[in-house]
Amino acid sequence: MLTMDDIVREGDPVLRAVAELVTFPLSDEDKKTGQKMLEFLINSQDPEIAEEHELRAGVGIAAPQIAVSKRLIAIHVHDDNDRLYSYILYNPKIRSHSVENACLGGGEGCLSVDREVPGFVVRSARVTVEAFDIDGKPLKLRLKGYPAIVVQHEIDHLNGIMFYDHINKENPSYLPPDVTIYE
Ligand code: UDB
Ligand code: ZN
Repeated sequence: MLTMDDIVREGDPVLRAVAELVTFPLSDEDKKTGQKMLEFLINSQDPEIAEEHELRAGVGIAAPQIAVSKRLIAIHVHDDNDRLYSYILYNPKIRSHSVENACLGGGEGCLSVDREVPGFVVRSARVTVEAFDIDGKPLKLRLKGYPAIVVQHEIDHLNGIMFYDHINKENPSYLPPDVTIYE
């Protein structure tokens, strides 16, 4: 199983690289990588397993965070209605996004960042994501709320972008007009 020791931390160039597309049919290795990433999230949200292995409760992870510079992510996150969004996504792409923006009121963190970075990370409130599943079947997800924030954070990792790149340098608490804040 993956543990925090497998998570690459900021400063490693793999987090700043643009990850490579995966090719289909998926290799067994690419399938296993995706499964291990999702398993990590599930384990990290299990209080007993998390405590035993000192895992931070993760809701999303991108392959570059385990030093694999390929375009795959996993998410395991509940929305406000407690609906579970649990996916391994290969070559995910934001097909369209809302004009409306949103951000987390408490800012963001990252499994690869061992410090607090205060400030608002403004993202799209809703996104339509196209991707392929582990069987190579195309998927289309329409996400809003917390799951939409998570998937944008993870796809950023595939493009070498960290959450704090989005924070206003002069004033981290600056919020443009008309941004919905999730508490
Ligand atoms: C996370 N977890 O996994 F509101 F049930 C963060 C960490 C960095 C704090 C572990 C998280 O936000 N958990 C969470 C929050 C809730 C309710 C709940 C669990 N990530 C994923 C990451 O670093 N991926 O690369 C950071 C998130 C910040 C915004 C979206 C992803
Ligand atoms: Zn992250």
